[in-house]
Amino acid sequence: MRLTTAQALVRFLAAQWTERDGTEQRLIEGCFGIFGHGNVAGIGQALAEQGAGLHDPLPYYLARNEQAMVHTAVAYARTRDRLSAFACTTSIGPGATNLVTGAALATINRLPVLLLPGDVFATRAAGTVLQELEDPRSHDVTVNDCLRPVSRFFDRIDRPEQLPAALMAAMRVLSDPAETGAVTLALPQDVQAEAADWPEELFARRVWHVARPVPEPAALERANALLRGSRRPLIVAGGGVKYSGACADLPAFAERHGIPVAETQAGKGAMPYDHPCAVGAIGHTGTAAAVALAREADLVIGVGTRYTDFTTASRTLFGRARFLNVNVAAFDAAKHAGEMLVADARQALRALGPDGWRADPEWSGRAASLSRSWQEVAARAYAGEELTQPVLLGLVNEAARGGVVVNAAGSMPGDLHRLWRADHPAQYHVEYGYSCMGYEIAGGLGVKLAVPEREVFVLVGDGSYLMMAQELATAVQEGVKLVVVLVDNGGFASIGALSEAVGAARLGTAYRARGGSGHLDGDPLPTDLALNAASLGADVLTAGDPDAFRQALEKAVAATRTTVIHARTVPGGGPEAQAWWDVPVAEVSGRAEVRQARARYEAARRDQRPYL
Ligand SMILES: Cc1ncc(C[n+]2csc(CCOP(=O)(O)OP(=O)(O)O)c2C)c(N)n1
Ligand SMILES: [Mg+2]
Repeated sequence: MRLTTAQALVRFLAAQWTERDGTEQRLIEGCFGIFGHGNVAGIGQALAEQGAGLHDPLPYYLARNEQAMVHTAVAYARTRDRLSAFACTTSIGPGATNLVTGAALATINRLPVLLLPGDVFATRAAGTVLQELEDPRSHDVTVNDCLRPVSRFFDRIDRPEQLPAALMAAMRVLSDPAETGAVTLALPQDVQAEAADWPEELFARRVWHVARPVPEPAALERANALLRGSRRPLIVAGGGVKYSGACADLPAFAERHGIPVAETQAGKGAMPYDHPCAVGAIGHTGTAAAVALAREADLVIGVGTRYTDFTTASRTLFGRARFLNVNVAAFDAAKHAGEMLVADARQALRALGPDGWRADPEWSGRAASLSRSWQEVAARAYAGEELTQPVLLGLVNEAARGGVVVNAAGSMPGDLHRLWRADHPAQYHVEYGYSCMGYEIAGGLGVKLAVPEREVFVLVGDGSYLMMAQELATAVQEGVKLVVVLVDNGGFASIGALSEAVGAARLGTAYRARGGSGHLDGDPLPTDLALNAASLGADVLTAGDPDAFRQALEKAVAATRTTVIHARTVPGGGPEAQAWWDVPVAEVSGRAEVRQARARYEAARRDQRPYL
C-alpha cells in the first residue's frame, strides 16, 4: 500500500487496541496537535485525509499550547487507568521543546502518552531550516534530543522503512504497566511527507494485551514469611492500586488481616475515606493518624508506590520498619532494600497473606481510634465563618460527590491530601509526581474527556492560573464543561511560607508592583483574573465568603458551560504538617533567623534513615 510515512502512522494508530480482563479499548483515542511547517504537510495532511472528526478513525483536537496538550493527554490516560492514551503532534523547534515538561510529567507519573514532534529535514538538503539548532559538534543532534531523558522510548524516523519497528516498540512501551511513560517518535519533516510501500498487515487491527503479572511463588513465600513475623504492619497504597483496578481487593485484604491503610497522593481514594482500616494520607502531607502509625510500624507494605520524599517524609518517617514492596515495576519494588514482590497489585493482593495471620489486634484498634480522632480534626478545618482555603475545599468536597477534583501545585495539594474525603477511587486526581503548575485546567479537560458523565472540579491557584489558563478556550471549543475554582490569594502562598521557613524572606512570592524601595513590595497588581477567564470564553462567578462561594458552586454545577468561580481566600491553613520534608537551609548567613532555621534543619536531618 503506497502511503506517506505520516499517512501510514495515522492509519496504524487508528488500528491499535488494548485488552485487559476481556475488555478492549482504543490504545490511541485521538490526536492533539498544533501545526507548523514541521508537521502540517505530514501528520496534518494525513489526519485531514483520513478525516479527523469525532466519528473518524483518529479524532483531532486543537490545543493552545503543546505542554498543555500533554497534560490533557496524561490526565485522560490516568483516568482510563493507563489502558487508553492520546497522541500529540507538534511542529519542529519550539513546538517540539514545549513538549519536554509534559513528557517529564508523564514519565514521572508512569502515565502513557505518544509524542510526535516534527524534526528537521533528514536529507538536510534545505540547509539550516527555521528553528533548527545547529550543534557544531554533530549534525545529528536536534532540539528533540531534549526529549530523550524524559521518554521511556525515543526514536527518530530518518527513513520510512524504520517506521514499522519503531511503532511496534512504541505501542509495547505505552501498553506495558511497568515501562509506560512518554514515548517519542521524532519525525523529520521531509520523511513525514515521503511515500513508501507498506505491507497491508501493518494496518491490521492489533490488540495489545495489558499484562497482570502474577507473583513468583518463591517471592510470595518470602513475602508471607515477612507478614507472619509482623505485628504492626502498615500498607502504603500508591497509584498502582488504582491503575490495576485493585480498589475492591485492597480493603478486602486489609480487613482480612487487620492492617491499617495509608494513601499517597496518587493512591488517595483507593480506600473509601470512612473504611474502618483507612487512616488517610501518608507522609509530609499526611494525617496525624497515618504519621503516628508509620513511626511505629514494623513492616511497611508498599503497594504500587514510588516512595517519593513526600511519602517517606524524606526518609524520616518509617523509623523501624522493614519494607515489602508490591510493584509491577522491579525498579520501584526494589526501593528501600525492600522484599520485592514484582506483580500486578490486584493479583498480588489476591495471592498474598498467610491464612489466619492478623496484625496485633491492639495495633488495628489503635489505628481505628487514631483515624476517628483525625476525622474530627479534619471536620474542624472544613468548618469556619471565613473563606479560608480549608473552608473552600470543604465546600467543594461537599459539592463534588460523585465528581472528580483536579489539582497539581501550590498549597492546595497538601490540604487536599490531608483533608479531602474521597467517595470513589477516580475522585481524587492530584498530579503530585511533577507537581506542575499549569496542569490543572488542561488536566481537567483530559479527565472530562475520559469521564464525561462526571462533574469535574478543577482547583487552580492564581499562580498556576497565570502560568497556563489558555486551555479554557480549548474546553469551550470542545463544549466540555468544567467547574474551575480559581483560588486567588495574591501570589504563591505555598512557596511564600516555605521561603519564610528557610530564611528567604518571602522574596518574589507575592504579586505586587515594584515599589519605591526598588523591591516587589508595592501595591497589589490590578490584574483581573475574572475578566481574564471571561475573555477566554468561560462563564465567570465571583465569591469572597463561604455563603457566596456555596451559591456559586451550586450555580456552576447546574450550568452547562465551563464556569470559573473566582474566589478570594483569606489566610488560614489547615492542620500543620505532622512529618518533615527535606528542603535545605543556607549553611552560613548574616541573618539570625537563617542560622536558627539551619540549626533546626540539622536537627531534623538526624532522623533521616539511610535506606540502602
Ligand atoms: C511549573 C512550575 N514552576 C514552579 C513551581 C514551584 N512552585 C510550586 S508551588 C508554586 C506557587 C503556586 O502558586 P499558586 O498557584 O498561586 O498556589 P498557592 O501556593 O498560592 O496555593 C511554585 C512557584 C512548580 N511547581 N511548577
Ligand atoms: Mg496563590
